Amino acid sequence: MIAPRRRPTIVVPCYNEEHRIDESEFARLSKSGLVNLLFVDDGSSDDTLSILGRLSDLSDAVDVLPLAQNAGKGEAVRLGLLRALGNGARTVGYYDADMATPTEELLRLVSIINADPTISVVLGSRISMLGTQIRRTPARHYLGRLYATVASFSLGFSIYDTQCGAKLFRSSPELASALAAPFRSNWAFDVQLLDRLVHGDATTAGLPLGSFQEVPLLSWRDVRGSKISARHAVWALLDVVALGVRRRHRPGPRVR
Ligand SMILES: Nc1nc2c(ncn2[C@@H]2O[C@H](COP(=O)(O)OP(=O)(O)OP(=O)(O)O)[C@@H](O)[C@H]2O)c(=O)[nH]1
Ligand SMILES: [Mg+2]
Repeated sequence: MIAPRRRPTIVVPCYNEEHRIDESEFARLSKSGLVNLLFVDDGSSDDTLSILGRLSDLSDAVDVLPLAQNAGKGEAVRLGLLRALGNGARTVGYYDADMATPTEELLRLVSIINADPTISVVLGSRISMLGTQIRRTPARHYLGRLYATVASFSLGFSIYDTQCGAKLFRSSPELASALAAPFRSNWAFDVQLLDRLVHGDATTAGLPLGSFQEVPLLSWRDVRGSKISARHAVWALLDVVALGVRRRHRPGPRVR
């Protein structure tokens, strides 16, 4: 059990999740005493907001940020992270409402960032290898590999998985700066956030790459009901290419 004010705040973006959200598992997570949960209702038109209301009635560790209109996952996450940092959280993160990453794995990521103050970012990584149970359809796996390869070129450093929905960040001026402006792309926002954190901007030099840690997940599963279409995937890929082109034409610090 961690004192409430020292717990990481995990932002959970939710858009029309009434059929996918596992209320009892989120209730269990909120009672773990290890994290605070901040659900961002992204202008849902179904019953999501009342489910989130019930969860926040159950536990002081749960808060809800309702957005009046659908803003897209990237903006919902950004606003949630800013709210969490504004409330004084020293570590923040985000986590998909479909629980494709099991809660035990989320808590393992939390224990890794809690244990080592030199780590500023922990990224869940879906690597299918012996000893892990990463259940993804072949199409999604190969699309993910293509995406991560293009993202590595665009970012200028190697990363295995930019799109896993479980990521943690230690509070820092670099993080505040990276979240200050909306992302250009709502589906490639994870890549843009990493770009801002590593390469910095006019006010910060960026975080050292050595303070980022990708952690291979022991289990992950594709959850039915994803709202990402093939068209979204193509746009996201083009957004990542555009990000790389912009980065190459931008003066600024090199990766350390
Ligand atoms: N699709 C969608 N999801 C949103 C939006 N705003 C917030 N989200 C949340 O983003 C998270 C991921 O949504 P999914 O549709 O599962 O997409 P994904 O997990 O990124 O992609 P998959 O690997 O295809 O499952 C969920 O928690 C959604 O509720 C939005 O405008 N559209
Ligand atoms: Mg999903």
